[in-house]
Amino acid sequence: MLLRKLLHRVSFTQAAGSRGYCTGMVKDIGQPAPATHPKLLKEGEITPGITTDEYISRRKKLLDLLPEKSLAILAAAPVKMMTDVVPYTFRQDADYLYITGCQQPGGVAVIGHDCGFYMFMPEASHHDVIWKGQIAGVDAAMEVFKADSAYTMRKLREILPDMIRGSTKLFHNVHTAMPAYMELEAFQKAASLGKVKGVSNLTHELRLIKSPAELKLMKESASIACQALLQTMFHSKTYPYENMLSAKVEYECKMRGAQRMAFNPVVGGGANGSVIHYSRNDQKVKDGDLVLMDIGCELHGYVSDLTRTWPPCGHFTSTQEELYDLILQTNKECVKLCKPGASIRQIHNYSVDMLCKGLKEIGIVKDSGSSLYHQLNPTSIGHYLGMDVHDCWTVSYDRPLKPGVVITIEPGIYIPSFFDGSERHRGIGIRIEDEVLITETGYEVLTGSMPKDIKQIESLLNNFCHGMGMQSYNNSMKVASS
Ligand SMILES: [Mn+2]
Repeated sequence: MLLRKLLHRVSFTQAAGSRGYCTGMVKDIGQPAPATHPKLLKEGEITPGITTDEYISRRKKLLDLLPEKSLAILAAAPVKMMTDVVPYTFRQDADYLYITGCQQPGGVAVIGHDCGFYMFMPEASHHDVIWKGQIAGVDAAMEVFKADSAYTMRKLREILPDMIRGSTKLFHNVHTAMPAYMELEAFQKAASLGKVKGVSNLTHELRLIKSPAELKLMKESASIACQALLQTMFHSKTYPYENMLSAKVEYECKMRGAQRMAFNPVVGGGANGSVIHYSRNDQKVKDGDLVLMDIGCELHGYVSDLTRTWPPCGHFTSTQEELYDLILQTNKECVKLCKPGASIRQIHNYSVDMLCKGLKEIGIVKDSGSSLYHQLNPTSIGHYLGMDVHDCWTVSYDRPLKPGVVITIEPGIYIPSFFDGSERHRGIGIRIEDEVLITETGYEVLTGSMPKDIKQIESLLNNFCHGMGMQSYNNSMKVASS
C-alpha cells in the first residue's frame, strides 16, 4: 500500500514536471525533430528530408485548388486495435502527413482562405504521458507545424461549427473522417445540402508530382528495397522458406533505416507465386521451384514497391526460362514507353498485346484477346507510387504522365496449379516489377540496381551463396553497397 502510494507520487511528480516542461521550450514532441534526432533531421525540417517551407508551400497549393469560401478538413488516421489493449503499429494517413507533417493520431487540420491553417490537437493526460510518452500538443502545432491557430480537440466543438457555417463547400478526408466533426450539427446540415465532398481529388493532384526533396526520399526508399531484396536472394539458397525470406527482407530494410514495410511481403514459392497478393508465407520453396517476392518499405513516409522472381536452387528450368523471358522482355519494353505524355493505360494496353502474343507462341493461350489471358493476368501493368503504395488512386490511368511522377511497371503471369491447360506450365507465378520515375526526357528506373536478367541472377545465386557463412555474407554486403 505504502509502495503503491509512493509510486503514485513519483509518477505524478514526473507527469507534473513534464507538463511544466511543455509550456517552455518544446523538446520531445512525440516524433523525431532536429533537436531530439539530429542524425535524422536537419534544422528547418519538420519530417526527415522535408522542410518547413515545403510544408507551407503544399498548404498554399491546396488553397489554390480550394474554391473561394470553402474549407478543407483533414483528420489524422485512427489507431486500429489488434486486441482491446494492443494497438497495431500506427501509420499516419498520407494526406494528413503531407499537409501537416504531424505523425500522431487524434488531431484535425482545417484549411481555408479566410482562416488559414488551424490545428486541433489531442491532449495527453498524466496517465497517457506516463504510459505512452509525450505527444505534440497546441504548442508544437504553433512552433513546429507552423499552424496559424491551434486549439485542443475539446475546443473543436466550439470553434468549427461557425467556420463550417461560413463556408459554401466542405472538403474532408473521407478515409479518416471522425465523429468529433461529423457529428456536429453544422457538418450534418452541410452534408444534407450536398455541400460536402472528398478532399482526395485535390490532395492527389498535389501528391502526384514529386518535389526534388520527395524524389530524394523515393530514391532512397527504392535503394533500400533493392539492397534488402538482393541480400534476401542470396539468403534464399540456404534458407528456401517463405517465412524466413519475409523475415530476412524486413530485417534488411529496417537495418538500412526503413521504418516499416510498405505492405506485408509477398513471398510465394511455386504455385503460391500465382496468388497475386499471397501473404501466408508459410511454405518451404520446393527445390526447382521459383520464388516470387513482392516487397517494399517505407522511408519517412515514402514507399518503394519491387518484385523479383528467381529459383533459390540457382537454376531456371527451360519451361521457367521461356515464361520468365517473356515477362522480362515485356518489363523492358514497357519501361521504354515511360515518358511525358504517355499514360499507364497506354502502357497497359501495350503489355496486354505483347503478353498475349507471347503466350500464344509458347502455346498457353490459343487465340489473342482471349478471356483466358485475363484469368492468367488480371492485374494492371502498374500504378502511381509515392506516400501510398497505390498512390493518388483518384487520378485516372488515362492521365498523361508528367516529369516527377513515379509509377510501377509490373508485368506478370499467374498460372494456378488447377490450370486446365498444358501441364508443365501449371503452378508458375512470375512478376518482374520496377519503379520508374518520369523525367523531362523519358524515364529513370529507381530499382535498376536489383538484377533481373537470368544469367545475372544465376551467377549471383551460384557465386555468392556458398553456405552463407559470415565471410560470404560480408562479401555479398560489399556487392550490395558497391
Ligand atoms: Mn506494385
